[in-house]
Amino acid sequence: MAATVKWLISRPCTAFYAVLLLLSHQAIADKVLSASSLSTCAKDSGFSASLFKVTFTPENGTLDINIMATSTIQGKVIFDLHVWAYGFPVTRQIIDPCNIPQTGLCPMTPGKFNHPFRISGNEMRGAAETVPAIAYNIPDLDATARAYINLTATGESVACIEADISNGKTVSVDGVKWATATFIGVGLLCSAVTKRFGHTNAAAHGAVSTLAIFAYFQSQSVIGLLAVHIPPIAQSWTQNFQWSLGIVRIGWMQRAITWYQRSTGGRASGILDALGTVSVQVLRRELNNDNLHRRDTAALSTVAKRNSLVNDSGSYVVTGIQRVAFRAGIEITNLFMTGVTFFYMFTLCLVLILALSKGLCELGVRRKLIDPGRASEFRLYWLDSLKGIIMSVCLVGLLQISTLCLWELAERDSPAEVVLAVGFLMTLCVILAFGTYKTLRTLNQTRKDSTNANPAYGLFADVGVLNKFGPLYIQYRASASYFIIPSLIRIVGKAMLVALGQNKPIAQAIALMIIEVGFLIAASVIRPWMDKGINSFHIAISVVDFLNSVLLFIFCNVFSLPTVALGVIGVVFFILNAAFSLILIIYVIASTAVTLFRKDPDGRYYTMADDRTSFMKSRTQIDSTFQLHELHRSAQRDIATDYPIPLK
Ligand SMILES: *[C@@H]1O[C@H](CO)[C@@H](O)[C@H](O)[C@H]1NC(C)=O
Ligand SMILES: *[C@@H]1O[C@H](CO)[C@@H](O)[C@H](O)[C@H]1NC(C)=O
Ligand SMILES: CC(=O)N[C@H]1CO[C@H](CO)[C@@H](O)[C@@H]1O
Repeated sequence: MAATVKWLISRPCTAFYAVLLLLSHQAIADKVLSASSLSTCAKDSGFSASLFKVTFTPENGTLDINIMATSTIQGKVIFDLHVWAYGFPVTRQIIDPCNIPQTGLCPMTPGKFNHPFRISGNEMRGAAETVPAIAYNIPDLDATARAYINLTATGESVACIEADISNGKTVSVDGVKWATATFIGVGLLCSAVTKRFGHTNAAAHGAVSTLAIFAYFQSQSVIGLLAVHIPPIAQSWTQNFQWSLGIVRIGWMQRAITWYQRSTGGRASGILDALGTVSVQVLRRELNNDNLHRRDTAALSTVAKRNSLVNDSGSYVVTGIQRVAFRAGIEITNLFMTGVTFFYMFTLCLVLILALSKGLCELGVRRKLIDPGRASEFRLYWLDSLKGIIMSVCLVGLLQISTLCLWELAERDSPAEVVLAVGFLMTLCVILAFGTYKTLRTLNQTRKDSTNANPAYGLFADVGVLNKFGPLYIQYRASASYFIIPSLIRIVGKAMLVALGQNKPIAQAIALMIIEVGFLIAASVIRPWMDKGINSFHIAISVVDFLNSVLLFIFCNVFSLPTVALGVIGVVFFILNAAFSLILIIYVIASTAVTLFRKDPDGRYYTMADDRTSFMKSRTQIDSTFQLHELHRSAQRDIATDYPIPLK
């Protein structure tokens, strides 16, 4: 634990500066404030809008308004406008539309009104000066404007409308998405190459830490998928990691998927196409106001239903998975197919690459370009390697596939897609269950076969088992290989609570907290990973996962915290995760670099808890000790029964 803490507090400065750098990058963009949806904040509000787009440009002092609204208000009114930022009241202005000529709101008449208009001139220049400059630069500004419409004659309030203000700056940036995705890709590639050069341990370390970071990215994206109303900055940050669940928009793919969904009898949602005429409100927080709360919960109860786009006053409201899809520019009914298509395309690519290298290898040997001795292991075991690759892809994709498939079962976009979801989910579960069963059986047999056998022997001496099922257990010390079971359960548990709990945000947050605390305790008590460094690494990640789940629970606002506290906690969530992601990445890059430039990259890792190295080495270099010699021979016997071709 002490090591973990020490490790956690090292290098935070670098991380923090880099985060600042990332943010300042956007600060040069245009100054603008905008709102893109309007919600009502009183029961029986006399004014509501299905489309609402307001853009304020301080440079030339213009306010562009595009609104499609229904009003039952008659008579002269005043607008009592309040603005809050992070829950702090920033300004209050009383606007009398009779003083502004272009609006046509003096007096107001009942009916629909639908006309874009522009207000500019000196009043607006004056208003521009009251907005502090920082408002244009804070990323994911959490500001809300609320207007009461009061009758001038009686002072009675006839409507209340509310809009979230944004300045266009966000921490959801393509740079972060590309950087994190590239990091994972290069990390895995490096370990594959290292492994080909025979440095098995160094390769395993590289792969294990890269995959641990990938799992952490997935955890962050899961937080974005939950139905809890998280503050804008936290939403945007989790949006950066949605690629890790295959939620990536590619135009032609979306068109193909929409076509497929329609032609198999589904009804495609068309929110993105309707954006010009209907507003989409991304909910930011569970509101304290009584009326709002009732409206919110009423809305949420219909979220899980088919064609579940909720609306009050005719605009769409999105939360949870729908919010993520909307922000990623993906139609909600396409989300499932997008995610699984990416997964299967990725798997197919890996299989093709492996088949291609097998083909090239054969060709090279036949043309005598490659020394057959050096390529023999790959040529012998390539089919096992293929199975191993499929196993690891299943392990990595389990969260993605089970979340999306379970969600599809709840949503039923089209009958064909439901069948696909069942098929994909079953395939993955069967493969992983089979692998886990094989691993545990091998472990058991080793224990039974001889009284003082090292459990690592069965798992690491047999190249066939290692290649096929290694991805499941290689990250654990041999005696704790059973830890694959809790970690699989954790993944499936998360998937279930994301996919099936979309209308119960508080239950989701509590369940997530229970899962994370359970995993954290299990991980820190058992310390199942292969050595001290990797254990600290994983435990640190579990600590942050757990902290995230606690913050998420706070966002549910069961304690009725003041809005400003929620805003601050949103910023804390962002800084914690941004800094931690960066620390992890720097740490892995640094330690990989150190390893690669050593003469003997494996040398750094000889102190593995379970002596696996001796068994793995014993395949190729016969050790002088008698016992290992025996192990080696029996290992070869095992292999020989599977593979009639004798080893050199
Ligand atoms: C003010 O600037 C914005 C953005 O640069 C532009 O869209 C708008 O048309 C301008 N308005 C006027 C009146 O020039
Ligand atoms: C308008 O009505 C609201 C709600 O009743 C009230 O809080 C506010 O003070 C009123 N504004 C004015 C200027 O009377
Ligand atoms: C845009 C949209 O979906 N509007 C719907 C809002 O809800 C009412 C009924 O509650 C529907 O009639 C609208 O079509």
